[in-house]
Amino acid sequence: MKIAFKMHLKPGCKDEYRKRHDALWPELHQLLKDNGVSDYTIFLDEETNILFGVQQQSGSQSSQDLGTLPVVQRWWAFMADIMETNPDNSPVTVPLTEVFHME
Ligand code: RM4
Repeated sequence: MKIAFKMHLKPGCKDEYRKRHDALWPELHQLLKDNGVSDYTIFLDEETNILFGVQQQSGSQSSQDLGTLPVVQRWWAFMADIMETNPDNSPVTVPLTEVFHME
């Protein structure tokens, strides 16, 4: 199923955010796929610095539910300086509600 969520980028960090994601760690990419996450895109609302993640989830977990895995914990710590995070470095994540879908 397709799921979406929002996160928050710190102001002025768009280029750095994109740069880091262009160089997404291969082990994180593989781990996301292994856990059923695919077709994953993140958009930025430059007006509000809100990040909108959308992804296909074939299992019971989204990318945001994988925080027990060390690679994800390392990635979240790596990204924490440019994102709004919880005390455990996980990005503050708000699930979004699907209100329309068209094939
Ligand atoms: C995001 C955030 C998400 C992660 C993606 C790859 O900035 O850290 O949790 O799934 O990167």
